[in-house]
Amino acid sequence: MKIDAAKFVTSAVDYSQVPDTDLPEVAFIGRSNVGKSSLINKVCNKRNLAQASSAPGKTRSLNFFLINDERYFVDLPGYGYAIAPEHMKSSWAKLVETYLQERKQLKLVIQILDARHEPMELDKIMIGWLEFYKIPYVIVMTKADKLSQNKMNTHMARAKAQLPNLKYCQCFLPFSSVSGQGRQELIKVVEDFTQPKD
Ligand SMILES: Nc1nc2c(ncn2[C@@H]2O[C@H](COP(=O)(O)OP(=O)(O)OP(=O)(O)O)[C@@H](O)[C@H]2O)c(=O)[nH]1
Ligand SMILES: [Mg+2]
Repeated sequence: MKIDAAKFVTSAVDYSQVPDTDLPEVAFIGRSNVGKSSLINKVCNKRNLAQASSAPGKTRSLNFFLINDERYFVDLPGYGYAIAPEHMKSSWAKLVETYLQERKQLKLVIQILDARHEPMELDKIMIGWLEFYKIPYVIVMTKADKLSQNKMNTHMARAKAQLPNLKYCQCFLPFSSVSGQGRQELIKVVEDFTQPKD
């Protein structure tokens, strides 16, 4: 798949606001500041499509992007933003869990981890939700440019060992929004899981 067109369509702060479409959808999720928006920008080759920021907690809504007029990418709000007040944390959980539970056209989740760190408690909880709702997902280890190849291999093996229940996990992919490493591989899995209906 060559991504020729990618455009922002809408934001939803409540599940009632998600767009009414039946195009296949891929959602991107991970801790706040892990690099979700940067990854979407890199995959689409558009610098400012999804906002990227060094201030954590920037993406607070579900942001829908239409890709080649045939599938949606959804940038989910990051979890674990320490300074968020309690009521925001629970509205986050409600929005994301409702989305995962209800969204029939959701075909694949890109679960993003920081390649430098071990999976954290919230990452494990998130992966637990994906397993519970039986949603196929890919674990992408981003910021690969900050690690040597050797370290990346060790960290990937460590993450696999610490995430024992990976029934719906399709693969682990190293990725870098700086170098573009992993971009083609990621596009390939996305394509495989979102073939438009004839
Ligand atoms: N070196 C390096 N830095 C990255 C990479 N991906 C993201 N960053 C940096 O990490 C910071 C956070 O990136 P974002 O893409 O805004 O992260 P996010 O997950 O969308 O963050 P929230 O929307 O706040 O949850 C920014 O300063 C990015 O420039 C990467 O692959 N390599
Ligand atoms: Mg973001």
